[in-house]
Amino acid sequence: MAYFSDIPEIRYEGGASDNEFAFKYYNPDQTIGGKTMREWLRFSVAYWHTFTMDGSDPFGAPTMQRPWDQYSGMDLARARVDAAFEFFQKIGSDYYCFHDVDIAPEGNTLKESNKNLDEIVGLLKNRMDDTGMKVLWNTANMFIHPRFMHGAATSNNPDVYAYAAAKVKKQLEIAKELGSENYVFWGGREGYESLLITDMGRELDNLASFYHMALDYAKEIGFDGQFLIEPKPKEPTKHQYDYDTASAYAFLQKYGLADDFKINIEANHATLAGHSFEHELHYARVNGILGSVDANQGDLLLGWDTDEFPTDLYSAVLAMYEILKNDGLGRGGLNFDAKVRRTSFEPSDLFHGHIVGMDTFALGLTIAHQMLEDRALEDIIEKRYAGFEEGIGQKIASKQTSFHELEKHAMEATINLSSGRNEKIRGRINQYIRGSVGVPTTAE
Ligand code: XLS
Ligand code: CA
Ligand code: CA
Repeated sequence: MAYFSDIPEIRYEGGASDNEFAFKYYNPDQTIGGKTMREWLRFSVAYWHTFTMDGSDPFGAPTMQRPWDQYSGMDLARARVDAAFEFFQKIGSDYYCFHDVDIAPEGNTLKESNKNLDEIVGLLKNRMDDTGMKVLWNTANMFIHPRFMHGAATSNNPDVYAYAAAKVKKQLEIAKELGSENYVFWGGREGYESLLITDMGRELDNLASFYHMALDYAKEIGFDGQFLIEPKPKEPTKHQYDYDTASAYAFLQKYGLADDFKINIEANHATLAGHSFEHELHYARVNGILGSVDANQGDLLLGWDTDEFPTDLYSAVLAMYEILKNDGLGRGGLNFDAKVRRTSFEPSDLFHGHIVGMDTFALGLTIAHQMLEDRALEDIIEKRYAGFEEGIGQKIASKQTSFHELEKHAMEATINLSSGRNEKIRGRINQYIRGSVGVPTTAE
């Protein structure tokens, strides 16, 4: 059955197109810096926001019109597979991501849940073989069910811990079966509501053991995808242990996990943590742990995770700048962990959300690539730190000095500071965004 019969395949038409069902900037086969846009961007559709979300919020009932919602239970799960593959083919994404509960309903027992999963995974596999679609990552949902109220791998209850392990075990088997590029851990309940009842040291030890067992099992079954941790500071818990990239990295290093994990950075989680998106990407890049990206944006006027489709061009330019400097995302990609607004309730809005998201990042890629070609920031940064290339600066950089020598230097030297020229640089970036400087490589 077709669910989007009135929507055409979305194709590239260029920036002047007024066809609402066409890409204005995302031209998948256009080459930029030695790779196609498709290869750089590796777009992925999030199964949950696109095929399962109903538009309800804490104050209001569902609003979304989803023709497949005429079904329920396993029939609904089967119908969603049809809707998903029709959508993937029309939007032209190469990847998708899912939680276990997005693709198949939980049964009354773990056994029954696994049986439901097996059937749907079989359907997904057939469709993937037919279409060439791939899984960017899958994950186990360990935050919705009441059993996880105290946490999953950080629960105070060992039976819950075991249940969580069984869920992840099953997801790793599915990851192997479907050839997932990555496996994600997002710890929505791995944190605390009240420190007064929390043994944080024990919870973190248990969490680390959980990850080690997951790695062991992946090895045992021959799953070779990249493991990712997705940081978020809070929501639904008051405090989540994987607060941001830096705290996740400290945890990974402490527990000997740093070589086996990278980070999945979500833009909205970055801003909830009080960072910019580009800060999180930059931190991960310079530490060699940039794994994948959940491409969305938050609303800075709201204090929660709004998961909007990314439309902020400035932010996309700075994000793509980091991703280009990282030479791409390797096995990662840009997953639209984004949902249409509650008032954008028609099926066609799912296309508008993805079209604007893909165009925003394609434009970000084009502009950031041009800035890098021109060394628009590189030369400024190089000049700013030039002092470390000679004299005492060079000695500091090569660790060949001491407080004695530095004190002597300080007694004799005159300090000459230079301006950071922040406003001038911002103006320059505007010129790139406007296309007034640099060789125009925009896909128009
Ligand atoms: C929630 C998270 C979640 C993860 C996967 O805020 O973004 O959707 O990406 O569990
Ligand atoms: Ca996410
Ligand atoms: Ca989110």
